[in-house]
Amino acid sequence: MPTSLYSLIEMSFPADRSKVAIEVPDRARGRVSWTFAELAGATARAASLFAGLGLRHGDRVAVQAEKSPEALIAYLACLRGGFVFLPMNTAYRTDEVDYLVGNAEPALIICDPAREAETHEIAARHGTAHVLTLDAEGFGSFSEAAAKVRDALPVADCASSDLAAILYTSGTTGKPKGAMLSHGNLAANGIALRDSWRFTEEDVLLHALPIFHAHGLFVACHCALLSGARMIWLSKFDRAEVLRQLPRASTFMGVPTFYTRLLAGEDFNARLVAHMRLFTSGSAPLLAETFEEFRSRTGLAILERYGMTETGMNTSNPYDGERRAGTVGFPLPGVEVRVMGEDGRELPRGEIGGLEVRGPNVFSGYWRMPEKTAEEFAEGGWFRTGDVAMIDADGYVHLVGRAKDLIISGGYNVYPKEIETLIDEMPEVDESAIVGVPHKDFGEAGVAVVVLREGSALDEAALIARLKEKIANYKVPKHAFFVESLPRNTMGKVQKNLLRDRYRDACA
Ligand code: MLC
Ligand code: AMP
Repeated sequence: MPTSLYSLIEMSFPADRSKVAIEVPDRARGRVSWTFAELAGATARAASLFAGLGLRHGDRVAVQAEKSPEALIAYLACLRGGFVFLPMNTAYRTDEVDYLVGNAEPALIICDPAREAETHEIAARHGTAHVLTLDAEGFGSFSEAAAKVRDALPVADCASSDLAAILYTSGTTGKPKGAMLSHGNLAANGIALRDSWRFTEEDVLLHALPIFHAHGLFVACHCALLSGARMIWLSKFDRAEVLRQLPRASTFMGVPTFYTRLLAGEDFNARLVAHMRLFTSGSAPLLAETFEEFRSRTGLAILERYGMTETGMNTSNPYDGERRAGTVGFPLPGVEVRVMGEDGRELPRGEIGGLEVRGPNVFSGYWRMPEKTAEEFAEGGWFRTGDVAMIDADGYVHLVGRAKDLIISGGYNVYPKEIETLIDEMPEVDESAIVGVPHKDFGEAGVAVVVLREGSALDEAALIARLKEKIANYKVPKHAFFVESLPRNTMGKVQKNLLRDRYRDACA
């Protein structure tokens, strides 16, 4: 088996490369489909373009662009050429992008034309030599330059330990950390998912997830690309468009919000999805009531799985066999999981503790943060997920909580510390706490509880408006409450559980 993920992907293409690999039904002006041959050709040209700019093996290519097949081609070109792909959420504001670029030092940034000027400034600040553009319809200097490339360089020799991508994920404290994922990590996980979920070239995956995170980029794309299946790409989740395209698909992947939104109207029903082979859910807990409602409406059981940026997917409910609501199933092939007590001993089934994972899917560490990496691994290569879990008598893994202070909102992670730091820097503010509360659409959302300095005035709208200038919209708390003081325990620690109870109906 080749060690380059790109070679493995091309090997998995159908024998008939004139089959459609990817189509984009919701485009106004841009190109709407690519065969496997065309995808391979475009990838080869893009990889040669990067090499022609002087990029060397291991150089980073940062991309902050709307979802498009051309952005996927930039990813595949990195795999092909031995460069390291660094996707950035399109919602990130200037300060967030500046931090990532400063940390990862990419040789090239591909950005939306609307953000070209500010991206050039960021690039200049951090010594990035090249900036190219790419818009939602696939136009921009990246596509123009790649189209002119004539000679395709051979696929780069990549060892399985060579870096394929860096995905940034924040921490309970401190700044975002770059999770380093190798060709071997991504290949092992892609194959495990493809085989467990029975993807073949007969499949058509309706792809409505963003492609700057592990779910949309790795889980979804690798299942399709490693089986030669076709993808129907939507630029984003749009309920009406998903309903229009579902009759042509066989599989669909989503975060729980996709499913609650689909179930919100009676036009999502058994007749519409009777032909569907598989619906999967992940990135956030799927409520048992959503699972049950989906089943009673359609007769189908959503397959829930569990993963992380650092590890790819770890566990999955079975393809054959019972899919249990409220559980994330069994370890995937090659993946080991264990539940640990506070005393550092492995706990027996039925007991609750910290979940650790080990396997070929687990990343090699955080970019340029060896100490942080060492902290997160236990002896023997076990990665501490920060999730609190229990394995039941039948072997199903239940996630029962999180040791990390993290809010998952509509499938996006929000780290309270990052937002609290920004609020605390406001001159009117004495201190603040961000807590996650139930949200009717996003499952969970953050609200801010703020103590003002004596004599200062600040209202909810002003606080929210200021945050929106600094951070991606999804991180901005949905409400702010102003209080005299924060509840603390005898150790002086803010009692977030009390605040969560007090404000639990704020977004319901
Ligand atoms: C949008 N908003 C959100 C939000 N998404 N707020 C909180 N949480 C979210 N997830 C904001 C918008 O900016 C807007 O703010 C307001 O909420 C209403 O937005 P909307 O129009 O309703 O949102 P929409 O554009 O439809 O996006 C919602 C969504 C999107 C669910 C389609 O969030 C999404 O695609 N989520 C998927 C995330 C994902 O792929 N995660 C995988 C991570 S990988 P305002 O102020 O402008 O009104 C991972 C590993 C694993 O976790 O296991 O998979
Ligand atoms: P991320 O850092 O975006 O990769 O988020 C990973 C976290 O998402 C995990 O550590 C879990 O807390 C959470 N997560 C992923 N899948 C699920 C799931 N199916 N159920 C509950 N939580 C999940």
